[in-house]
Parts: sequence; structure tokens; C-alpha cells
Amino acid sequence: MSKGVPYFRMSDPAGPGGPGGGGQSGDDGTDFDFATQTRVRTKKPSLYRVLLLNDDYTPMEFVVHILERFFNRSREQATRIMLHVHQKGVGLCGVYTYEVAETKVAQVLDLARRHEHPLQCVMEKDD
Ligand code: TYC
Repeated sequence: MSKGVPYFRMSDPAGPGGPGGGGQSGDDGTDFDFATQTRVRTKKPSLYRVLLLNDDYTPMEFVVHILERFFNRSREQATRIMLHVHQKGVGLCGVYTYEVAETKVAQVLDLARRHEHPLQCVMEKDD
């Protein structure tokens, strides 16, 4: 996809012709739309990694449960990720748009807190 000159679609209120866009009227009232042929540019949303951090107290089974419940991991995947975090100190749960990542972090921290586990979960931009 090339970048550069911004284009406007006829229906884009910000585009030429203002709200409703569209062409101009000729002397005889005829509409002609040739001046406003355009296309819309979409922008991919930024993505965020959700990470689990190791600690010495949260039970392994609780971490596996978190990964199954909030990150839609199979028991095998969840166990592998949990062991990775346990051994390396940090591990990737998944990559999401901002609001989804924020929600998952909050869900993990909330459940951990309610079970009085010190489990920590953070998000960081995936650039
Ligand atoms: N280190 C913990 C234990 O030995 C297990 C654990 C794994 C804790 C991953 C947190 O994110 C974590 N019970």
C-alpha cells in the first residue's frame, strides 16, 4: 500500500465539497462528480503484548488456569507458557489491540488479587 497524497471519498464529510461531498452543479443544475473520485485510507491498529511475570508464590496450576480462561490456551499451551515464565521470568500470553490487552491485564490482576496471589501481568507495545 503506497502512502502519500491524501484522497477523499465523495461521502467523506472532510473531503472536498464538505458534508455529503459529491460533485458540483453545472449551470443547468446537472450534477457531475468527477472532481471528487477518492478512496478511504484505513490504518492498522497498534498491537500490544500481554506478558505474565514470574513470582515465587503463585501456584503453577493457577497460572495455567489464567492462561486457559483469559487467553484461550489449551492446557498443553498454557502449561508450556507457565513453565516458560517460571524458568525465564517473563512470558507472552498473547498480542491484542489496546482495549483488549488492557481488559485481559485487568482480568488477570483481579482474579489473582481475589485469590491473594501476587501474580503480575503487564502490557507493552508490540512494535
Ligand atoms: N514460580 C511459581 C511457582 O514456582 C509459578 C509461576 C509461574 C508463578 C508463572 C507466576 O507467572 C508465573 N509456584
